[in-house]
Amino acid sequence: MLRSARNFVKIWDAVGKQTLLKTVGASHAAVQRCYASSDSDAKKESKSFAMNLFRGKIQTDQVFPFPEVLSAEQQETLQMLIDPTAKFFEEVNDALKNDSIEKVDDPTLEGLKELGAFGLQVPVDHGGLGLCNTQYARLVEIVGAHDLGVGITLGAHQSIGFKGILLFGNPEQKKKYLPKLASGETVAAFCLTEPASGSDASSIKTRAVPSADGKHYILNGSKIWISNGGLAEIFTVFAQTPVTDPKTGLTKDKVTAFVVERSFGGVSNGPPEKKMGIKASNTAEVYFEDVKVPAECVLGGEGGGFKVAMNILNNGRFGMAAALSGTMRYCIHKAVEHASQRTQFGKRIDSYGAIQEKIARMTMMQYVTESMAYMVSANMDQGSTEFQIEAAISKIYASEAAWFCADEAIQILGGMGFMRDTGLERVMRDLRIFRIFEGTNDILRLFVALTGIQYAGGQLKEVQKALKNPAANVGVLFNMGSKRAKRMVGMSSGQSLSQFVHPDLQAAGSKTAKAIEEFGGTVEDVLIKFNKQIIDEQFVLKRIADSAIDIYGMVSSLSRASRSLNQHHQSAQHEKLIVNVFCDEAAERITTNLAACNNKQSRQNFDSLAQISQDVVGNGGLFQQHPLGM
Ligand code: MYA
Repeated sequence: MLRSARNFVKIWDAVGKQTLLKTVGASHAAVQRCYASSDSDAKKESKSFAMNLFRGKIQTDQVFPFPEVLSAEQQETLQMLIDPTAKFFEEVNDALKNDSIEKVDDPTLEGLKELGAFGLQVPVDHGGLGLCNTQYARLVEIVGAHDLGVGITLGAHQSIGFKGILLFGNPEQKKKYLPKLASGETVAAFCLTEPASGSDASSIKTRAVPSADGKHYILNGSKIWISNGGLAEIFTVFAQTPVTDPKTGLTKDKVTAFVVERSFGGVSNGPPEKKMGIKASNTAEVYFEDVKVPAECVLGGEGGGFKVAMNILNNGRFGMAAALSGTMRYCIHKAVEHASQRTQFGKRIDSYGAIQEKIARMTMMQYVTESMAYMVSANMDQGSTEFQIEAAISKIYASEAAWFCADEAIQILGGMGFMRDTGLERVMRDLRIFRIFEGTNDILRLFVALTGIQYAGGQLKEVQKALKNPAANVGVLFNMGSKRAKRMVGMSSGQSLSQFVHPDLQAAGSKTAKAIEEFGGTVEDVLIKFNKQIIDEQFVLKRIADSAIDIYGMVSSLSRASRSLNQHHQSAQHEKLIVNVFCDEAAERITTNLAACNNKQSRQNFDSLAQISQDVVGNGGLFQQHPLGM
């Protein structure tokens, strides 16, 4: 047992030391950093449900019971804000008008400023509403239900534009910038993406060179597709700066984050981009030409910019899930309104199975998205610092579920859905970008899979250490060996969710526990099979990520529905139906996805898919002969 465990640990250890996204071009330095940091990482036990999932471990602290974080006072404040916000969007904002004039019209913008919508999470001392993430999510949901173009204007400002100042700013920076940002007197933008640097964020070319006296930097470069780029006065800009390692004396470029004011001079922008959707939000190129940026404008320390960027993005992603659960609510409302009034073949169309399945699936996906959004926001409010996998999952799931809902709502409305004035056509155009920006869903899937795998690998260092003194660590080694042995003969490790889920949801709970076990086992198997090469196995990583997404959906919806059943909510039985169907179907998807990570036929299919793509790309387009031969 010890010998096989030793080999096993060697493999895990190697993988645990790989940087997580080498597969999408991580630098050698990042790989080394990862090696250096893995000793301390190994000691750290994560409380994140998603992280532990990759070890096949059910860590329930953050997911059961469904977290409730709002104090009575916070609930009261939120209640006071919900109605005026909804009323404003129903009576003042005109989404179709904004879409056609390709900007948020002035009365709406002014009204939003008066409502405090530009500083939802800015502390009260700095002139904002001081809302927590959960309160913010609830208001953002209303925005998402009415106008995603306005949502992006507000989100680009506070979810990413000045979030760096909130998260990493020093007291002086906060005091200087936050009050005007909170009131909307100044607008903010987040400047990361460049023409040659999209998903590969650390490869940016914009540079800031420090002056000899260290008092300022000269910033040069250009950024593209910047939301609010044409409106903003304040920019969070990421640029390469030369940084000297105090230990080695070596100087190399590292990303540094800066707060840059348009008033510094040398900042300009291009015209508003012509886009498919979210037309009301301004998107523009932003240019920095010999901008003199004072040294006090560095955010989060010199060379710390990549982490600043990643943390801002991690922190904002749940907001997308919240906004899109509102969008889905709107789509479902439109679909139901139509289906319950439209008669065809002598019956209301909502009585037909084909329509019922669509409405039920839209409802299920909205429920799962909403459950994920509020679970992540609550975990963040509880002080968790490890929510990056969960936040990425919520963004992926929400953007795909919302696309599905808009598409099905249009299908239910038929020709009416295709008409501009119905409102769904705009929603569908607006939604398309959500699978692309704030991290494409493809990159985020790799991020989810590799972050989890890296954590699982790091944790196994504990076992490796135990192997150095097996006699003193029989318990640790036996545990690991017996877990694996049990799995190999098809026995369960005994982990269960039964004490956490409501008795009426036990079947769904068992399917979830089984899926978690299968998932942990598959992660282990693919690591043994692919060793370090797992980072290049994107067909496999996608299926691992898809399974993780489904499992997180199962757990968050199970937890929420259990609470509803325990508290006898009016909709508890309805929620039970939703969760039972979702968990049953998700369990089947997971089994299929996990099996594909390991079996010969799927491997052949992956190889064939790669070959088909290479044929087509090699040919500059389709390769097959036309059926007519001409
Ligand atoms: S803004 C632009 C969005 N752009 C992106 O999202 C870029 C996507 N790319 C990436 O995220 C990174 O480049 C990836 C890493 C992930 C690919 N959290 O060597 P590495 C650490 C914490 O693996 P790379 C927009 O779209 C890692 O552990 N840490 O990195 C506007 C390592 O640490 P260490 C992380 O291979 C949208 C180090 O970094 C993370 O280069 C407008 C290096 O790692 C992470 N996530 O690539 C939206 N990732 O050194 C508006 C990596 O210690 C908002 N690391 O080992 C709308 C809001 C909703 C509406 C609201 C209405 C009000």
